[in-house]
Amino acid sequence: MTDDALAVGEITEGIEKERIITAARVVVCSPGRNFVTLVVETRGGVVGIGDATLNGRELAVATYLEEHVCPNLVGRDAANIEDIWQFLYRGAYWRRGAVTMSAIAAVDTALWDIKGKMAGMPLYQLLGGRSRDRVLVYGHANGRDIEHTVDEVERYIGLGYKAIRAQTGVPGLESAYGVSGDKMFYEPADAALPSEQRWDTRAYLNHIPRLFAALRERIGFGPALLHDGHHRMTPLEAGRLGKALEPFDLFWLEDATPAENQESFRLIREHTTTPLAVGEIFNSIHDCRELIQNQLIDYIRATVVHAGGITHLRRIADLAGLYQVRTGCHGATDLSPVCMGAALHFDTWVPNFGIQEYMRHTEATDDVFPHDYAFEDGYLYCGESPGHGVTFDEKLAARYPYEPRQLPIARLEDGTVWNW
Ligand code: CS2
Ligand code: MG
Repeated sequence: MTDDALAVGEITEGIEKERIITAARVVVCSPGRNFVTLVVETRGGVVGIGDATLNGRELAVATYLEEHVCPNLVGRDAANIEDIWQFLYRGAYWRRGAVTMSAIAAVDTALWDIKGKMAGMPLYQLLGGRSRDRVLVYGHANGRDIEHTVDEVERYIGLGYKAIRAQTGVPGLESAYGVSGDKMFYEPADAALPSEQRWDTRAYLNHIPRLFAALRERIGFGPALLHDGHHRMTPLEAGRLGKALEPFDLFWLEDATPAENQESFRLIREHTTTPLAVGEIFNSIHDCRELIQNQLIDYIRATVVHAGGITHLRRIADLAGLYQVRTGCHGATDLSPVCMGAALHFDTWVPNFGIQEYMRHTEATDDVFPHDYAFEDGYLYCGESPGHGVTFDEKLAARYPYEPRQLPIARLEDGTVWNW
């Protein structure tokens, strides 16, 4: 009997024994920041790893995996990626949600890693091969004021970046989203219980166009510039900012307004031609279906770890491709190098690629997750080793135990909780 003839999900004597999953375990470590990593082992000794990190809620995903997912994996055929995905999604009955989808993503990523290793092929080859030579990335420049931010953007240009996200402090506000002391390794999850920050949208709206005017004045129109609104504006306010930024040719304005109500992006669209990006907190194709089908966005930011792995992200990208929406995968430091490695293979294959976010991980993180992707002159290159090309030094990871950390919250001047 050939493998193809086997009923899916059925464990029979006929399955190639080496593909049977013999163990699945979760490791939480904190080499600079917290990461949740799933390790899947097969009888043949091939090991796959997946990222399950959900910033500030790490242990929820770790427990979901340990208690409800790992026991279901042992004994299954690691080759049946699609069937295992459907089993974990439909089989849970409780669909979607960041915790569930991050857990499914970790399994999916580990299984693609195993399939690549067994085939002796890098992941992008399994997806359909190369659509491009290299992956355009954007880095994060930020400063306490406009002058400082412009200097930082210039520094990123000096490092080779062709696309740079610019965030700046706002007069009258003690802190602003995206502005930090450490200019290479931004980490917002800063305390065991959430720190609180004041927010004032009017001050922000009056200030940001000045930043981009100063930037274009200094650096010209060569480098691409991006900005993240981090869900702080109403649709009308976002429309106003987008319009004000039009002369400065933004690559995108990100997370202009929260997207639970996908229809709200229509109001922004009616007021500006600044390209819109959204989706880093999406976990399902249903979170972005209307945004894509109504052409209310230009870039979809969903990525491997929070959107159900390669298997589901591919579906989102295919839907987006029908409407000329391009990808712009989330790539903050709270997504581990495992997610970045998998995302780079996805980016190398996906036909409707836009850009990839790239925030560098600390040296300690890179030591725990040795990888074969590399940055050069504004681009990332995925490696050629089989699977996604990222490994996990579990021994070293054990030296960095979990540290409770949560993301901050934002409040308006009168104390009202706002979107962070
Ligand atoms: C941000 C993230 O990278 C981005 O665009 O919005 O840094 C986000 O704040 C973090 O991923 C939250 O965990
Ligand atoms: Mg963002």
